[in-house]
Amino acid sequence: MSPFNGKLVIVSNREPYVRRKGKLEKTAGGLVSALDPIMQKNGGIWIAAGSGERSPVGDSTKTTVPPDAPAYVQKSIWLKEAYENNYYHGYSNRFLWPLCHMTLDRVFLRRAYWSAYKKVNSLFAEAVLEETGDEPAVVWLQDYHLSLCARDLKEKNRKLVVLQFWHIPWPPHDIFRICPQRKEILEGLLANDLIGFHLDSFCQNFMTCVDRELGAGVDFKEGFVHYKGHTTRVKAFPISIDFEWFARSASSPKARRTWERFRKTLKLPQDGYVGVGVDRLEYTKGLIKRLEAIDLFFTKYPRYRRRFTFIQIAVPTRKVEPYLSYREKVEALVAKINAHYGEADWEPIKYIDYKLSHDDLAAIYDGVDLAVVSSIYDGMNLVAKEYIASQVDEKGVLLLSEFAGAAEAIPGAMLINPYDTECFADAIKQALQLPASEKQKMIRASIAYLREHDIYRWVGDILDEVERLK
Ligand code: GDG
Repeated sequence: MSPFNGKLVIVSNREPYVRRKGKLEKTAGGLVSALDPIMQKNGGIWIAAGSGERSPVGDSTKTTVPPDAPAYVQKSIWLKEAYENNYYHGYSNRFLWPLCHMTLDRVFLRRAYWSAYKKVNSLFAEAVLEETGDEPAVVWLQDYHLSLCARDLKEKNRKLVVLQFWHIPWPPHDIFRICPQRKEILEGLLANDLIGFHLDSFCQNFMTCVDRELGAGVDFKEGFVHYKGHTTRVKAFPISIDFEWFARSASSPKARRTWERFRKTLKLPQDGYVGVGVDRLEYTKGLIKRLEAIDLFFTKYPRYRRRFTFIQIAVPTRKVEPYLSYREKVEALVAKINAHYGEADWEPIKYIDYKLSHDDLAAIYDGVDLAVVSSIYDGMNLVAKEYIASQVDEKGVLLLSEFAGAAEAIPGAMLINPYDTECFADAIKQALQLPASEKQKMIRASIAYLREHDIYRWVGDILDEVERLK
């Protein structure tokens, strides 16, 4: 990674540090893990919507973080509840999220969503401009919550270099044109100097949209869009994880003890196989399809009853509709499978509905025999990468949906189509029956690739591209 020069402003919906019970704690997640060290080294400011508690003393909008060795400024934007509901739960999560994931029957829109989204984007832009004034800086916007920010920023300060990373898929034009505000969103995004997506296919979809909707000049091959005198670079940067952290955590003696503890508390049969799924309780992650495949697997291959147990970690995230009804469906299906195949001392599915630490996850990833990622559509999917990085014994198999971005970014995974329940059920059996040498070969291919392509390389590649554009 080239040394990054210049003031860096990161803007995201979520804060890197949240105050809970009076103490500032770092939030979990790949993005914060990757960008926090860069901000600590480089200095700068991270602007996000306030969550958690406000500081009881002094300015409640600005804090220096990390608390034990202050290195950069975290600025919180405290949104009114109605704005937050309509911008975040509304336009972002009930409209853009299902639209971009092509789950069209879940797309839901109200007029108030869009006006709040516009307002909140302008509040974010104002908060950035208060910090940069007329001075040059690099502003890095994160995700689909902030698609209108770049336009305001560029209009008011031409010296800013503005980039945006879109963490979810960009759908084909035929889907995106459902969006009544499509022109405003596309124009907003084209104010960026650089837009990053996980995959080249998302870049192509985005460029097709700006070509058809705005008549922008598009160089599909090289990834440039020219519109109203401005050029935007469009490029794929597949996000990754802190590989070394997971590898280290999974190989620690503590991890072995943690796994033994889990085996005991979950009452897993000593000689049986174990699989795992780790997801936010999110309909795009394909939990229902996975459970249906497991159900069929036990019907088709009864000899695996008692010999295969599946741990599903499903952390409820957005506590609003349609997540509440999705949760009910998932839990009803788990109960049905457990009632149908379970025995007095064995439950086929162990369902965990609370958050575990990443150390616990790394221990579980290494301990189990296989992991299942069955997204019906997913920008990348970090769990798939975390699982690979935690393979100390090189004995695991990753069953990975071909509709997760990670399928293009991890060699050595066993690809599945979550819609094809029978093949999915068969793939579970095949994975369990693979010879150890075959599993090792597959895992080694995945590890070799991910060790090279970790989250630090992702940040480095993006910031290198910014230096080139400058
Ligand atoms: C978006 C895109 C893209 C899960 N359970 C626990 C826990 N997790 C952590 C995992 C992983 C993260 O949540 C989920 O990763 P995803 O990649 O599935 O992320 P999304 O939230 O859907 O985010 C996605 C991502 O952005 C990055 O660009 O990959 O495609 O949808 O890190 O470990 N973490 C902890 N306890 C849990 O129980 N601590």
